[in-house]
Amino acid sequence: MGENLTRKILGAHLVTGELIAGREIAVKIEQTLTQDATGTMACLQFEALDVPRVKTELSVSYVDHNTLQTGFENADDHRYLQTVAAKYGMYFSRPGNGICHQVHLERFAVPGKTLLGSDSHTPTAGGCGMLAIGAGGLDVAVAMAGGPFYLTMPAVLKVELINKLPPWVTAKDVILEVLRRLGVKGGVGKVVEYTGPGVAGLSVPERATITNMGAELGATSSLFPSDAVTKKFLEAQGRGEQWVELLPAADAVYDAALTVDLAALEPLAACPHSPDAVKTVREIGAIKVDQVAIGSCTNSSYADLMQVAGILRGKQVHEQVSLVIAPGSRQVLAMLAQNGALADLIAAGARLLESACGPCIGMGQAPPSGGVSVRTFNRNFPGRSGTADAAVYLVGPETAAAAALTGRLTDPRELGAYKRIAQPARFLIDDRMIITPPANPAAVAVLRGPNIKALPVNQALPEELTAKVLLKVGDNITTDHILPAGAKILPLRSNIPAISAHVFSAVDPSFAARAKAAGGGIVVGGHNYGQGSSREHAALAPSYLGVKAVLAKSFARIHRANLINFGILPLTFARAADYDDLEKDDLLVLEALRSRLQAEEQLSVKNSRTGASLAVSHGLTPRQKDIVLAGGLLNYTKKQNR
Ligand code: MIC
Ligand code: SF4
Repeated sequence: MGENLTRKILGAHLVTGELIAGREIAVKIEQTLTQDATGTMACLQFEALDVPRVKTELSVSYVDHNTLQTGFENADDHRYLQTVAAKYGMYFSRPGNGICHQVHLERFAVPGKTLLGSDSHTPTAGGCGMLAIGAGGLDVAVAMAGGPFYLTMPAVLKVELINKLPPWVTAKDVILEVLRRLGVKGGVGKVVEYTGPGVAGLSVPERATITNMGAELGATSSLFPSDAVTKKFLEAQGRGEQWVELLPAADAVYDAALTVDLAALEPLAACPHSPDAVKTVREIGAIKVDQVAIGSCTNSSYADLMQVAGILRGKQVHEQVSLVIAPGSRQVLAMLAQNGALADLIAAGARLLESACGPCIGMGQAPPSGGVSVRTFNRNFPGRSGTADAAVYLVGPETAAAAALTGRLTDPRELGAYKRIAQPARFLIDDRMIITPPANPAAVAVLRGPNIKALPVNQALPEELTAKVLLKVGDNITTDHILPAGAKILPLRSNIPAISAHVFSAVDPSFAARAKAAGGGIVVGGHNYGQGSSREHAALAPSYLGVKAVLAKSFARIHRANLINFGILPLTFARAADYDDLEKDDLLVLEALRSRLQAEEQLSVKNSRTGASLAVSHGLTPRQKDIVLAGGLLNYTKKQNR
């Protein structure tokens, strides 16, 4: 029986392990991507690894998240990133050049190669047949230094697409439908591979919208084949020679399968406050809308924005709606400027933002109090928009444009005749905002601003751990809960002591002070703890505050890896019901922790309040165990190199 595409690519890159779902494997990484919000840390970590130049085929450092410069911090970070890139051989995509995933798809993604990115939406490049995975910055730093990437061999879920999308129904509706069926935990431990006759009808940017939001399923990655459509896209990007055909075997085997009938879909929206709270736009009804935001790495391609411009042409944005648009890349923006679509957007009353993440990560454009914001983005976690009581709905660009005109959530099918936007024969290619690293880096001085603080050094795991439960939270806690982003906190990403004051600030503002006063502690969580972003700050900052373990029902993949990388023990309850018996402030004792871990003995946690002992598991591979014992991946790697 034949191999699916995921296994073909993983097999071709396998460094250690076997392709058996659930086992640890290591794969060779050919390309890396970092963005500024995670990239300063990744670069500081790369510097700490003492390697003179990146060893990948291609590493690109993007600036797209922290582009709002309300103080010196972000500008200093940009300068640091630019100089580090030059010194160590990374390409540098300047602020204004676009969102990392959109630009990477346009200019760098190559079918069949591997990409590791310090951002959870790195699988966007899967739309181009690339196996692209999101990870914490430290894992990416290790890959830049030539190390393989360790992951749990995923199961492969086949999503068979049949028939064609009806007018006004888009790629966003496809992934919202998959989210509706599988939920935000549905992809954990899996690669979602798209196949079937419906694939041929989707352009590469449409495929990328789908693979992008696979992150919201918790999937390790999402992947489309590389076919004639991929070839046409790469040719239009002037990169036709990088195309290779990549298809699953005709009799490929999968671990699970589901079918999506594209013809049966209708416009969908994810309701507050989760990307899987999906309903049809019709079902939600004509609720009043205060803000419409179009952009983000999910939906800001040339075709997306041309569609929006076509809908708005000659019309006026509703007087009660603020419409903001952030084109995904400078390529998209320049093409809209050249063909006049930008003038249509401006004439209709759109507020133009630069090509960057912007409102998606709470960098401005917070909605009004209690307001409704309709966004083409991928996440609507509570508070992420910058307004705690705002209601954010996630939709496709057509639905967003319809709401901008009517002031109400509107099914775009009410707009009349539909015109599909064709891919241009050639995109506008101008890479001058991407700086090539100099051949001789010796002369480059790395510039650090005063906000860039040295990496904290963690201690090895202690033999005995007695620690308080600092916080008990429920299911599906996101990294936006653990460490929020937004215009106030993001500028502190290079300063762990300062950013750690904001750990869990939206959940319990006293957390950081209590953790410090107690000299650290333990966090108790429910299922899917740490879903969402790849930000390792959500592990690094708690580690800085002395958090030694998180005891949860289950973890999201990237966050669990980040906890291990920063020396925090990810423990799961052997009996999920034991979760109910724990309370905040309980004093927990883990006796002979190091020795038991080393001797592979069952760990148990004694609750001093009740006297009860709970069995817990760690599920660590031998390598992960050594990393936690050493106090994190940096300590471990340094020890290995010694
Ligand atoms: C996000 O969408 O949450 C981010 C900001 O892009 C993050 C990375 C970060 O926190 O810097 C992600 O998705 O990994
Ligand atoms: Fe940027 Fe938003 Fe995409 Fe994250 S999800 S990379 S913040 S546009």
